[in-house]
Amino acid sequence: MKNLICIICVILFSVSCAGTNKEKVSTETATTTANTEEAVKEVKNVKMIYDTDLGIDDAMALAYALGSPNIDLVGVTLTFGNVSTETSGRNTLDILSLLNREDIPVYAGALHSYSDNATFLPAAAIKRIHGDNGIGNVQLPTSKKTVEKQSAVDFIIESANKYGKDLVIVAVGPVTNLQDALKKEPKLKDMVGNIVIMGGALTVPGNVSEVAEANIYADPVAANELFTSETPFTMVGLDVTVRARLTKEDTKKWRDLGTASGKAFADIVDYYIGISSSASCALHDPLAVAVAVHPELIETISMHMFVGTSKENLGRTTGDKTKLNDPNPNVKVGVNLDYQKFLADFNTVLTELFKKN
Ligand SMILES: [Ca+2]
Repeated sequence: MKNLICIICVILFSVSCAGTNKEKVSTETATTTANTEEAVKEVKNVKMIYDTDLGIDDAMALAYALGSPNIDLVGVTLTFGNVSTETSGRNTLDILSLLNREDIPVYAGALHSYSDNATFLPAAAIKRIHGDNGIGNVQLPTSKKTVEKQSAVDFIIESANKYGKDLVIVAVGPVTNLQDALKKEPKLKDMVGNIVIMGGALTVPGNVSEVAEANIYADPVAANELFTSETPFTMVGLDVTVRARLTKEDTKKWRDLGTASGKAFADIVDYYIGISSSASCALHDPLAVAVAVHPELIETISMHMFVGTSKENLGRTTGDKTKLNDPNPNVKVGVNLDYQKFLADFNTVLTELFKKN
């Protein structure tokens, strides 16, 4: 069965690449920090909503969004996945406090997937990866702030009305909140500037099963609704995120800054690296934030896709062979990454942010 799945995947991938939808990005982009900074200046500022199940890579992505000069983070919306939605809120508020950005509002979203009725609580396997508290068992000072009264869905729709094409939604957990918002306001898909999700795996195996990536697996029904809709979005999946990796040499630079945030983030991420078998960790969610403002970091192919909802294919993201010649595919799938350029920007932004906090 594994061989059959691989063969189908390769065929779909090859057919998609052979079509006219392949989008080339410049391979001549320089990889030096200086040129990265130059490129950053050219990017238009964006308003961003960050939808998160705040675990460890989510925490780094939040810091990256806060520190990036081209991102105006207008709000954080909460979902489940690495942690419960409630814990995602606790961690988000505490990290915003740690980084002196308690001005940013936080909104509670879905408590569970479309397939469940009960509040999501993380299983032991997830707690092993992100720690019992979702941030590597590191105890941060408790923020006195609380989540807003308005719901995540209403905040997303209100922001789309307010900012229009200047708004980018970056969803780095299950897409439940995003799909809830798209169903409540169907025009949302054309109102915003861009939607980027971290999730899925097209050309590589999954990370919770042979075929499924964790975010998609956590709510495959909502994901299938999104993937098979006409909503345009960019999929930043394992195909690209596992190529961008951080080591304890990198986190030591944060620790050596001697600041509260530098030490806390070094402790949190060292936990994450510690449970990895490769002495490094993938920057899944930070890459999705980066792509929202620097789409040139990845090479994409445009496809119609669907998400497996049967038992053996649960959460699998793959091409829809019935629509291979459709001229308007809605998903841009990242399949290649300028990881050196991304890592240079990521490390510069986080070091500058941790220096000040
Ligand atoms: Ca996440």
